[in-house]
Amino acid sequence: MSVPRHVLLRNQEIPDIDQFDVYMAHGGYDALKKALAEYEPEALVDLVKRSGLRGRGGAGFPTGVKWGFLPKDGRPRYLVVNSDEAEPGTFKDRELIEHNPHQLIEGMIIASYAIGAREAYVYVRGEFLRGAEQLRRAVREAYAHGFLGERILGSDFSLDIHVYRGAGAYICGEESALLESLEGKRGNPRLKPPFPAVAGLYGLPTIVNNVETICNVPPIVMYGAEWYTSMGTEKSPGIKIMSVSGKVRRPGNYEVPLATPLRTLLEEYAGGMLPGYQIKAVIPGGSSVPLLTADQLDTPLDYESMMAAGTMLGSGGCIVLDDQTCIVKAAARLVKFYREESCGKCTPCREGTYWMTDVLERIEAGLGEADDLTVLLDIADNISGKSFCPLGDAALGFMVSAVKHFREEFEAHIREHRCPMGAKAYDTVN
Ligand code: L3W
Ligand code: SF4
Repeated sequence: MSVPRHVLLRNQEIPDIDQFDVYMAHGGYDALKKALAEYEPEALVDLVKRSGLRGRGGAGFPTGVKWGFLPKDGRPRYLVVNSDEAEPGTFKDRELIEHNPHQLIEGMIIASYAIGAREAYVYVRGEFLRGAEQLRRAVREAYAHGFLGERILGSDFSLDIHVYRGAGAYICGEESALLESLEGKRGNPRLKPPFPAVAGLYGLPTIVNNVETICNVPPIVMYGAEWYTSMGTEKSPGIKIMSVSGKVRRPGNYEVPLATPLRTLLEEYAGGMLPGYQIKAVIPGGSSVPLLTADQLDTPLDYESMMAAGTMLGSGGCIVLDDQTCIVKAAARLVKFYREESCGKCTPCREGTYWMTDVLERIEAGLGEADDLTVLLDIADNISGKSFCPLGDAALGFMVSAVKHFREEFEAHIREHRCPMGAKAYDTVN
């Protein structure tokens, strides 16, 4: 069986694949038919385990292993797809739901069959109105053609899918806050453990997976675990969508085999830098992770190599910072984002993001004081590992790495009482 050039982003080569008829004309729901005809649910969980697929929301947790955590106690369980994509620099799930919604719905039906869910939810970021509308239409079409509802395709398996729009809070991408929000409450994170697989939506076992993760399921069913493991590395197999932004010639989403060098992504896929710009640094995994410097561009894009290089693959949001970008301004802007999005539940994050923003904006404005970097890193140290949920640490990743690698630029702001990059820094970062 020949594998298409694009697997997850087939919308980039097949016009109108968001339309039901076009999706069907290109093998739509064949994977669902195959899954129901050829696999018992446990065998599907085993297939996904063997494929080595890892969560694409940021943490990279093995998907089949997570599915295997569900207690076998006969209680109802849920599948919840996390489409609350709000990480600065990450815009892949948005393309997936807006331009190929049936792919996600098909993956959700197969995943629900595998884990024994009778109800599934997609939690869509509040701002993604078009994505939610596309998904709702796709769900209606799937019901109309017997892919959803009672006794799907004549089998014993029945499923309902609900599309739920959030209200525009980044914290609701954290899985337990998402579940609170889905239950109609304020989106505050819950204490873990228990993990959602044990006590999730309405206290029942729940699998929370990212959109891209679930979109990998139909092709794994169609082409097999061995096909998936033939790409990438032993621990990071398969394909990953990378969202590239910044002063490159062709910003956008690119589907690459894991372990593709970062340089290849930037130069061959994204077309290299625009004339007049050089790479200063790259944030490879969304705004929550430490930066890579220009001499680390040969790092392979896989979970382990990124970790070894001092950062994370995260959600694959690759932000290219160019040589005309003020690193202090960039750090101030990103930390401010986390300050705005902190839910306020725990003190280190609520107060720490406030004070870090204050100090960074002071330095950027030329009002920094001699011990400001010491203060900044001290605040960061009091957030790191001491916050209730991952957002606290996420607020630090880039900022701490920026001070580590570009300390002289911070010191120059303080020493010269101005931005050494000049006014252009404002233009490029804002
Ligand atoms: C059962 C265990 N499940 C780990 C699950 C856990 C989570 C995944 C990764 O958290 C957070 C997450 C995102 N029994 C388990 C278990 N799990 N041990 O595996 O967990 P972990 O602990 O490896 O990673 P982590 O870095 O501590 C990741 C949240 O970050 N996040 C992500 C946002 C994603 C989107 C999106 O997909 N659109 O916005 C941002 O805060 O939700 O809570 O599922 O339960 N022993
Ligand atoms: Fe809320 Fe931040 Fe604490 Fe998470 S770390 S619970 S977002 S205050």
